[in-house]
Amino acid sequence: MKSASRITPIAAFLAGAAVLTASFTAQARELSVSTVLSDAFPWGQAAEKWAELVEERSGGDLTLRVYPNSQLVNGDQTREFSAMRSGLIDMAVGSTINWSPQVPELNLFSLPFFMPDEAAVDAVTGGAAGGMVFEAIESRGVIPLAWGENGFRQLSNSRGPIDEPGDLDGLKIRVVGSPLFQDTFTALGADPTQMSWTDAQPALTTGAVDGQENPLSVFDVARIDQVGQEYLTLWNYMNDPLIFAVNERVWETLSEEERDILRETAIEAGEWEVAMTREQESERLAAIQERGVKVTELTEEQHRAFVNATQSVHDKWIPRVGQELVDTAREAIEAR
Ligand code: X2X
Repeated sequence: MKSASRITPIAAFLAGAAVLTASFTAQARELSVSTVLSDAFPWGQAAEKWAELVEERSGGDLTLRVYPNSQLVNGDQTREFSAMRSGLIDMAVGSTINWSPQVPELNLFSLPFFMPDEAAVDAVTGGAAGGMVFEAIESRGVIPLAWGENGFRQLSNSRGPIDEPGDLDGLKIRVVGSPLFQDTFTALGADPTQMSWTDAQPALTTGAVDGQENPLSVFDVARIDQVGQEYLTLWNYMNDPLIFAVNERVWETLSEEERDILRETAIEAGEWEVAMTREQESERLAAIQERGVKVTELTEEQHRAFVNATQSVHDKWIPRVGQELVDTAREAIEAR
């Protein structure tokens, strides 16, 4: 009994400490979120907005910690999806381009000149085709929650104005590490070279490549014109949606309430970011022009020449994306 009375306070202390530790751990449940671009860009801001909303709605029970600049995959953005699937990363706000090597259905968005405008993008992501894309992601061990937008990708280069496929002849163009892009730029007569965003900026600076393609927000924030990219062609050849997603095993450990919070806040952050990105487009273009960039807009006829030149990319890639998905997306675009 004597010894028991001595142990009791110790046991009580240990039990108390255990409870404290448990509640501390529960309160501090932190999930990692990977992004390619930082919060200087709408993309990174989307992730930060998500984190902010989750913090607020969960009363601090869930914390999202954003890791920008592809740092969780050592700069190799095309490994982000695999890292999330394997659990190395809990969550991501990622680009359809970067995840397409693992989810071929995502190449839908990269089919050249398939999505004519923002209404088409919304009709696809918000409709049956978007649901099919989400199922394709889920079947690969990742739970998609919401859409965001990197934007329509425009073409820049340091050599001269581009208003017809022939102008791309032999130009070294940096493309993202997704095979479809290699095919698109090869079909246009360019000399595409795949590299990550981390490697792209030094390659543009040294002149190792002549051109690149990215949305206006990326061109503007990263000051791509300051590394000699003086010519910009607005050709809207593809739109790059973003997807908010969670590793499946992480998802399974969350309560129903936590899941609802994550999904609702992802949708809110996504809608906020899409609206902001689109609203900013015209002022970004004006800012880019003010800095001396020569902007080329295509006539209908010039646009058609690019569409025709990239037909072979559709022929090769539609079977990989899936004919049914492409047809469903096409119907949504026509009915928009
Ligand atoms: O690498 C790019 O070009 C970027 C930043 O737009 C993507 O991650 C797709």
